[in-house]
Amino acid sequence: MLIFSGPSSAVTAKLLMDGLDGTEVGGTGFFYFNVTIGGNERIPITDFSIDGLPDINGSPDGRLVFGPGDVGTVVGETATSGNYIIELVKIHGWVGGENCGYGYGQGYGYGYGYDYGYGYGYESNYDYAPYLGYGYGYPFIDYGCSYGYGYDCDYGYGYGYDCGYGYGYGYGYESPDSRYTELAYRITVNTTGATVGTYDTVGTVNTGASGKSHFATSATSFTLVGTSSPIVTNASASRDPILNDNGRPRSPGTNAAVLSANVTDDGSGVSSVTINLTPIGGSAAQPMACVGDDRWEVTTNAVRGVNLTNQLVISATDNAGNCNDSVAIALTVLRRGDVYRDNIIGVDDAFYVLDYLDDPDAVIEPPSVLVGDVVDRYGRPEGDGVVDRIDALYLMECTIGAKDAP
Ligand SMILES: [Ca+2]
Ligand SMILES: [Ca+2]
Ligand SMILES: [Ca+2]
Repeated sequence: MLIFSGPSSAVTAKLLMDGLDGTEVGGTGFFYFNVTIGGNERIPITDFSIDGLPDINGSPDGRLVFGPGDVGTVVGETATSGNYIIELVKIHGWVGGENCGYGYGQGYGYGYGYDYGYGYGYESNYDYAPYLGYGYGYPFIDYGCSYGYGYDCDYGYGYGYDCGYGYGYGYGYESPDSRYTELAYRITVNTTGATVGTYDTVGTVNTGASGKSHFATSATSFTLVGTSSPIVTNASASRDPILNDNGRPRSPGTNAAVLSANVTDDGSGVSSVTINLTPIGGSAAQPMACVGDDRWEVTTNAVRGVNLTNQLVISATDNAGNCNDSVAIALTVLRRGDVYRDNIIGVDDAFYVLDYLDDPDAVIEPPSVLVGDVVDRYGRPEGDGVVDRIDALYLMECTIGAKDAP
């Protein structure tokens, strides 16, 4: 196969590695590979290769190889090779996939194509002049040749061949609105399995031809970084302890806490932060939301975990899948009304309040307002900020089922 181009500058190729530089091993990055063919230049394209990549699935020994035909001719089409997804993001100046070939049933014709192809002759050709060799072409290794045409030279070659072979090549058109040909690929890389370090990559357009077998990019480097887990700091609850929740109204806020933490990651960035709320009756992986900068938080109540200091474990995951679950937020849950702390509402609680009120100088600790204020004098469940005989009466009535659990 011949090269039709002149100087090597007829083809320029470039790698743009910025989107992969700094990616954490295990994370996903991307780079661009652009090929430009100058006006009125034609080259055959066997495939593209990119050397110096990590030795991972899709690039053994650091080499990724793909052909234009693997990806397609329509922007947005993709091909997958191991950890790589190759997407055509730009195509410019290509002509429409002609192939040279024998016309159906008639003499030699030829056309232009992107690569090897062959064409079946058009069925309306007959065995008389001008022997139009119009044919449909099908690329058998490559690029977008959906049809082709040839023409008969009218030299008497027509001997009834019913198909023909064609050879095509990359093509740069010299015309006012299309003075060059360009292909651009965005190549997404899942770096799982790669080694931390700096890589020097070179992209190559392989022509498969003797003489000028390839056109290479300049070397371009990128660095993959380590596998550190996110760092979790300043983990805290806005309120601790909180009252258990059972559906009965409480003094506003007493049965909820905002759980929050700062989460940072020096590699691929924080992907998600969750917290295990099963000790207090919630989800095992309750999402926390990023509320600005590095701060993540979620608001919760508690229907379980009463009388316990619950350890709520945070799981912070980076974009490479590294997880830190070494930090927990402690949250104590108290049963409302259980001033005598035995985790049940009983006469002991009512008497505790009454005993204290009878003798405020007694040795017993005063009942906490948070736990002991279960009702106000009008019977409202939010309470009134004091613990008095109304509360004791409510607790007593609870023990006989006359009132809802506080
Ligand atoms: Ca990390
Ligand atoms: Ca009790
Ligand atoms: Ca009260």
